[in-house]
Amino acid sequence: MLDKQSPIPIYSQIEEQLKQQIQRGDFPVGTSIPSERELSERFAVSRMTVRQSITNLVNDGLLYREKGRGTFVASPKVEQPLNGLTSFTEDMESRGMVPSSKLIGFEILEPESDVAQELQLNHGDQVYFVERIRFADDKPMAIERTYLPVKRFPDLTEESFQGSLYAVIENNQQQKISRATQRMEAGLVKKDDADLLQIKPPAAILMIERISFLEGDLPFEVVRSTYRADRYKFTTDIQR
Ligand code: 16G
Repeated sequence: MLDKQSPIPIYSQIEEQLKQQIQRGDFPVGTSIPSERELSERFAVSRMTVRQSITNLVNDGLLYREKGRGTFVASPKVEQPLNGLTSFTEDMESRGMVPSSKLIGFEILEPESDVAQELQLNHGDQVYFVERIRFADDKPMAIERTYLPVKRFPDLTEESFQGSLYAVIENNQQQKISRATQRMEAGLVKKDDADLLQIKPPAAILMIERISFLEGDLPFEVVRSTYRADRYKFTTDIQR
């Protein structure tokens, strides 16, 4: 099964074989893979070598470890195209997943100058500052921290953020969402966010800031999102 003459290191060959077994469904999502001892016997290599293969698969998000319990097969990541301006609710529903939210903060405040500038606010203008954990099939996917100008939507309440905000804006408020700009950065999760996302630091996250505009190029939201890097991969179509 392994080619000891190959220039490809043994741990990479094992990694590849385990990957294929996961993709074929030999080890279904949520089940544990064989122990290091079993794998080292099966491949006739040291436990160190097997551990290296498993660590690489954990780092790639195909497996996850639970202390004292073992190593398990992770759910495949959600593939999120970055080309269209869609809402979280639309994104999850289009995959047959059930979206939900937990509102963890709702305040009206005067924002810092960077947000005020992005929303083209005047001095003294207030925003709703809303913090939500977004779930797909009851699993936490992201934290969204949203700033919306009160003057554009004077009558929003906590209720407006229980379901889809974009549906509220387009259906209840009768406004047309037209475009957005986004910035994306990688990072390591902070302690408080790790608890909210149910992950253990150190863990990778993707941070996205979106500034979205209504027709007429009026900025209506600044959203700072923290996505679980083990749950998401982002795709774009590019042309030349
Ligand atoms: C997405 C958007 C966020 C928007 C939300 C509305 C990114 C980075 N963020 O998560 O800006 O506020 O959708 O979703 O894509 P909702 O309509 O389900 O509340």
